[in-house]
Amino acid sequence: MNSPRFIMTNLQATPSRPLVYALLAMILGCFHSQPLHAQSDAAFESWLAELREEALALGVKAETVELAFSEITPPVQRIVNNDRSQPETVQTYDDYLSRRVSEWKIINGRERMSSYEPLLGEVSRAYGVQPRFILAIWGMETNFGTFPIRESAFNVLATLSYDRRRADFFRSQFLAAVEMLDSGFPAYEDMKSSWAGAMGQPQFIPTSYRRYAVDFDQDGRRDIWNSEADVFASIANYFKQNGWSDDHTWGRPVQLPSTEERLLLDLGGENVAAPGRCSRYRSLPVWKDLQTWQALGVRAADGSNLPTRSIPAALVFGDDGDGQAYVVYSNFCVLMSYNPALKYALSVGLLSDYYWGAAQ
Ligand SMILES: [Ca+2]
Repeated sequence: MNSPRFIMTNLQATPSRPLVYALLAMILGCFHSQPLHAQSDAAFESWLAELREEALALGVKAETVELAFSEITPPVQRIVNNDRSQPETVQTYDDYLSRRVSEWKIINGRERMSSYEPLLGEVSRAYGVQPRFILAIWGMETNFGTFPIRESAFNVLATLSYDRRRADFFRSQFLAAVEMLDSGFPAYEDMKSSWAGAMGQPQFIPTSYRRYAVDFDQDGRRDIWNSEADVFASIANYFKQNGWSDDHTWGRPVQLPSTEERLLLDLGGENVAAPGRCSRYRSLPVWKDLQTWQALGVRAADGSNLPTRSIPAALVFGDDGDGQAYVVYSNFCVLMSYNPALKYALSVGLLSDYYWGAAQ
């Protein structure tokens, strides 16, 4: 009825300019509101079709692709919002650390240190990772496997791939998830993830699953959803492959000589090269020998001298003015490879200290 031709004819027959403008505004408004929505859906559908082609081009079975794409909805704003307001960015150190290094997590971790002692010991010997760090990751990621993970991994990863912030990264994660499904394990129903696309009790993104997941109980499945043996070994293998060394710890809380001197600390003494993979983290720019920090006045949290070992160490500070500071070692960068936020790695390290000696 409102075909463009009818309207044009009508306009031509109408000499009044205000009326013409009013009608034009109506028409434009009409074209503007509804079709825009349809346009964005159409853009998503065409993007999705390309993604489907890419999955097929990888050699994934057609029925797997059908299944993987079966429940994908247009981008979910809630997922995008979560991605842009991660707690590591929006919470202070004090807030973040107190929520994660909680009494519940300390007590429950110690209990599990005791109940899983033989298995943790076995995994620890196989991979060279102290049990307390495996427990701390397990606690941080999913409250020791008790936190419900409910999102559809495919839907989450499609939304984050369509969003421009880290499109390439999440597109490769989406395709890796399709390949996981194609491999026959896990089942489609079990491919649930967090809002960030991480799966199972250790919260592995699909490429981490492909690279690091381990079938420690040797039942033929790398089951990071239901097998504690596979969960522990997969975390430990992740650490080992990223350069973990069990001859030292993550770091420790320290006292600084004085708040005023804090800015001068980086300038004193000799710097050393960032160890292992630490050079990739710009949030840890200055490394010195632990003994250099000692000479500059840095002390253990109780005021005693730092350990006498000579190893590379960097300083991490808490919130401005809260007086909290830490020295961290190369293992800290392995914790950061799990999640690159300083606050995250600190939480894992501090939590692991509470499990120290719990059953060892
Ligand atoms: Ca298994």
